[in-house]
Amino acid sequence: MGLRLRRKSVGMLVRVLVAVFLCLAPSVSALPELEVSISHANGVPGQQHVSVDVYMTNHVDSVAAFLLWIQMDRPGIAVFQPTVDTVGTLCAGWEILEVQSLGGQYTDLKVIAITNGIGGTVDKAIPPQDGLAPLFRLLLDVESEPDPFAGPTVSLAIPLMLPQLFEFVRPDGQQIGYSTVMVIDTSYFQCVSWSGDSCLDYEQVAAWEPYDSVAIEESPHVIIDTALVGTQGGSLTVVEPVCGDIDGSLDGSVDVSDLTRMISYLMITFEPLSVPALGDVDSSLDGLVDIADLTALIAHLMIDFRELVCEL
Ligand SMILES: [Ca+2]
Ligand SMILES: [Ca+2]
Repeated sequence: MGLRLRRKSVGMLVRVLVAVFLCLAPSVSALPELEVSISHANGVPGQQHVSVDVYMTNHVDSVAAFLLWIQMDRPGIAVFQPTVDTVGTLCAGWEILEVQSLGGQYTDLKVIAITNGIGGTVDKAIPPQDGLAPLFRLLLDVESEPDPFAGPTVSLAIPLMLPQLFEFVRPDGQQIGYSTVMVIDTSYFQCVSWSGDSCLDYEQVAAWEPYDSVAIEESPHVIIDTALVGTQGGSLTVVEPVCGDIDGSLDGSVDVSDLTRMISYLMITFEPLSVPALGDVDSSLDGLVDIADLTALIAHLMIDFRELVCEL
């Protein structure tokens, strides 16, 4: 919209228009069209690569790109890794994936993901789905000595205040859950050089200063419609390490799920343990997780109930 200069009588009309704009309420919808949530995870001091799932439910539109900003509520407990894990997630195979910390300390993380690069065909967009699989996974490193005064839990929030930090886009490029309103900016001018009824030169003044003209500039302004978009944050809790608690839950108990995990690690999937030191339970303190540790774990759970000994 163009810039228009009008004489003083327009000033009241502008104020009325602005007042009407401010009273506009977001559109009302029964269910959000798009919801994003973060799960909860436990970690032990010094643990790296703690995985925290981020989920998205898109009830209506396919998603071909997104920008998401996630913020910790306090420092001193953990930091984000400068990457995210997309293996087996909804945006696996997307061509563009960028992360950065706006604060520079990686207690916040901005994630930008686009299914196809510029000029490419959008062929991996996420169709409407119920969020059963993660959108992607955050990776966090727990401080070796978490700040004892910060408490054991750090919240991971998705602020919705800033449209430029929360954006989900359809394959046609349209943003999901946004509303566009017209913002009217008003500037005030005082003529400093008259030639008859014509002003040769204006000087911009503050609204409370004398003025004889106003400039009205209308521009589209995008807002996040919280009736269409919902978010729910997650958290990471630092727990005391328990010898033998290797099933990934860090639930503080040693049971058959931990035994299953060790058998899987040693004989089936060979997927590394998230905290290997918790699996070195055979009292040898050899730094290895092997058949001796499996034997000790079986004995602890089923035979002589011996104590497990780790170097934590
Ligand atoms: Ca366990
Ligand atoms: Ca061992």
